[in-house]
Amino acid sequence: MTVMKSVPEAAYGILLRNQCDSALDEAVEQVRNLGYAVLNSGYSDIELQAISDQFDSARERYVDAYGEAKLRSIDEYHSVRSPLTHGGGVFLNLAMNGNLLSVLKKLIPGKFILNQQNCVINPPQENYNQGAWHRDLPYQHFVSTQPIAINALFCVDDFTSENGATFVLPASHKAEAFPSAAYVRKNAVQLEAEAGSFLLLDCMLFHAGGFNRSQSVRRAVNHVYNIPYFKQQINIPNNMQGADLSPEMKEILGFDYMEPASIADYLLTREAKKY
Ligand SMILES: O=C(O)CCC(=O)C(=O)O
Repeated sequence: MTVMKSVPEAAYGILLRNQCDSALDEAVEQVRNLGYAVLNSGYSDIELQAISDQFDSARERYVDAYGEAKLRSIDEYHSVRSPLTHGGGVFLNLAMNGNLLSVLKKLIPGKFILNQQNCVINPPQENYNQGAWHRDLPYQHFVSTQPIAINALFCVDDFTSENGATFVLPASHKAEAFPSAAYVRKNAVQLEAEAGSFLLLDCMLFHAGGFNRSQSVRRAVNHVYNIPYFKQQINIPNNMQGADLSPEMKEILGFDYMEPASIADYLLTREAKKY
């Protein structure tokens, strides 16, 4: 039986209140406050099927190219790195999803770039590299007043408690330390979501993939976007030279923020900014 909560609507003593006019605004407010939200990507069933198919073929080619034994030996067998640079058009399209970019523009002050995109495979009945608590800016313990990096984890499959949906620790992006084991046990929330959703996480939110108790893989594509002061996991512009990209895509992919190789190159960038 579902118990309906009747949440009071009235309030008093309020001088300041957030305004939300859309589902996107609601996601923004929740990421700011709790560190996570679920966002609908807006893709059709046909588009979701194409993503699912290209995910599988990209993974097959990747494992052929780098070798299962090698990937397993370095704990990389459950990831496909940087699929937008080699995996097919759906991956670039995912990184440029309209709903996602609208939310990112509201969440991250100023400019942002894509730091990384990875296929994430949560294998059935097996531990994997994302199944331990972490931040997506790992080894960092500061808190910031504004999000400086956001993870958008795209659910290729439905995320359920059975197949290892992601766990989060609400509001943990606002505290420096990783909480005690008792606190984690009591406060962890598992985010069930339909295929086609993005799980939006402030990158400083502690989270972990759940254990997949089903008989099938649970597939996702993660994206980290950050202010353009952090180096990319893999240099995306160098791996996408010659691709047909709009100026906005180039900016988001980091083409405008590559570090100059020399003083002369740096001075050229200053020259370009004059006009
Ligand atoms: O696979 C998951 O549920 C979590 C993925 C994750 O931790 C990450 O993308 O950083």
